[in-house]
Amino acid sequence: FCIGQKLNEGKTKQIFELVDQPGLVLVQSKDQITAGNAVRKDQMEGKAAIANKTTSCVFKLLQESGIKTAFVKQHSDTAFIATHCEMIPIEWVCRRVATGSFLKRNPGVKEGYRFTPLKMEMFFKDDANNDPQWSEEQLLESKFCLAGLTISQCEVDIMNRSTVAIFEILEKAWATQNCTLVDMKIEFGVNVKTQEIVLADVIDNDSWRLWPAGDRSQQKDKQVYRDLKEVTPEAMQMVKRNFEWVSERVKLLLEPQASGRVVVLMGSTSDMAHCEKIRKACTSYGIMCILRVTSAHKGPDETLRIKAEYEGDGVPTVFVAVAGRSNGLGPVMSGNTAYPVINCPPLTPDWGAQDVWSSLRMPSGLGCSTVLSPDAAAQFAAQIFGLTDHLVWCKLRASMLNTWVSLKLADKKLQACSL
Ligand SMILES: Nc1ncnc2c1ncn2[C@@H]1O[C@H](COP(=O)(O)OP(=O)(O)OP(=O)(O)O)[C@@H](O)[C@H]1O
Ligand SMILES: *[C@@H]1O[C@H](CO)[C@@H](O)[C@H](O)[C@H]1NC(C)=O
Ligand SMILES: *[C@@H]1O[C@H](CO)[C@@H](O)[C@H](O)[C@H]1NC(C)=O
Ligand SMILES: *[C@@H]1O[C@H](CO)[C@@H](O)[C@H](O)[C@H]1NC(C)=O
Ligand SMILES: CC(=O)N[C@H]1CO[C@H](CO)[C@@H](O)[C@@H]1O
Ligand SMILES: [Mg+2]
Repeated sequence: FCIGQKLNEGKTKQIFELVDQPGLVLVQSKDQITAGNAVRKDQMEGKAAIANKTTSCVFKLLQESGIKTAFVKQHSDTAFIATHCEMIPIEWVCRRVATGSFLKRNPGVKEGYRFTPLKMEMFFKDDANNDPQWSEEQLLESKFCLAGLTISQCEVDIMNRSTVAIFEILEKAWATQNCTLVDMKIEFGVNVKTQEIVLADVIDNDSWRLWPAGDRSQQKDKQVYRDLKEVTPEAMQMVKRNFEWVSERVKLLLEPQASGRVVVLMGSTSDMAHCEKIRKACTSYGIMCILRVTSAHKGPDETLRIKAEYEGDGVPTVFVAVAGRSNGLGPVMSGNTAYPVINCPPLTPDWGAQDVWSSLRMPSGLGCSTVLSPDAAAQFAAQIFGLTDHLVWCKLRASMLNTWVSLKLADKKLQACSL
């Protein structure tokens, strides 16, 4: 592609149009351009590379989870391609632990106070007035219109909910590195082509506070820089080392912590279509899914042998039993394994109401569950793995947000039509 004219420029970034790629822009970090002498340039490049890694890993994690973001792909060490947005001039701040400016604005609250649910705040981006805190009413009354979209209650609610989901996803990911995400600030834009609200701008060293093992004294974010009593070369080295620590760890946020698998056992291949739906849904969560044919009525020895195969290699497994008519498969599995078993019987209209009881009424000592829809059975298996695998949990969390947003938008559309 070919870089077109400059659309916008701020303190740290330039935004360029992309010729022949309408709807996309190039977001170029200014670090390299402003660098004067060679020593300074070297220092800047180091920083830019760290910021590059942080932003691209964080956006990749969010994107793969299913969060709508403006990020498209990395272009170079200091630039990425993004969807062209008109930015909503609000900084959304989300806090888990009270610290920093919150303590000044809320005297009496001690540092370390934990917000459950998360505390949301918003600030109007207005350099001249030091980014004043705003209420929801102030935002509604300013009636911003961006890319043809008026920011009304629906849009405010979507941004508020999205900020919470994004925080929870990053919090869960950092927890795998024994790091507490203390607070975070983000911005949203309106995609000029689709009029969708998406997470935009960047998430970098300046966007959050991280405390390793919840310990403020070991904080690894820009606060170290703010707290420096004197800017000595040694101190600057320490700041840089902290950013490097973060940029090394940030890659690990994309690594699975534990990978499990789903084994679908079907009584006969006539249930294949039903089982393929389960496999497809598992794959969408990034969970490996294996299909096997076995009947607990006609070949119980084989059923137990297959069970032993998956118990024997130490990979955490959830079994899904798909058996029509009388479901012997799920209960036999459940009575003979410590792994979770989900019954997902393919019910038919004629006998379904009677057949389902073979999956529901169990002898004592059996803990299998029954989930009728194949998608929902896969979702339940994902929720089990999500307890230990943050990548799966993040996909479930984003999907919950996206469902909530679609309902909100469907209602908005219906109200607009009936006016
Ligand atoms: N995907 C995008 N599409 C269009 N504009 C964007 C996109 N991402 C960021 N921008 C805008 O690019 C401009 C330059 O960014 P920069 O961060 O350098 O600004 P800044 O000087 O920090 O000002 P601000 O206080 O608005 O962040 C900002 O107005 C920012 O909102
Ligand atoms: C910038 O990020 C991209 C994508 O993650 C990576 O390939 C590239 O090496 C990074 N550049 C530097 C200097 O780290
Ligand atoms: C975000 O939503 C919560 C819950 O509905 C609400 O209490 C809070 O005031 C909202 N925050 C902002 C900044 O709009
Ligand atoms: C996190 O802490 C636990 C318990 O202290 C430790 O076993 C584990 O290795 C740590 N993980 C990382 C990534 O530091
Ligand atoms: C202290 C420090 O180096 N902070 C940097 C964080 O990243 C922004 C740009 O993304 C730089 O402008 C800051 O200098
Ligand atoms: Mg900015």
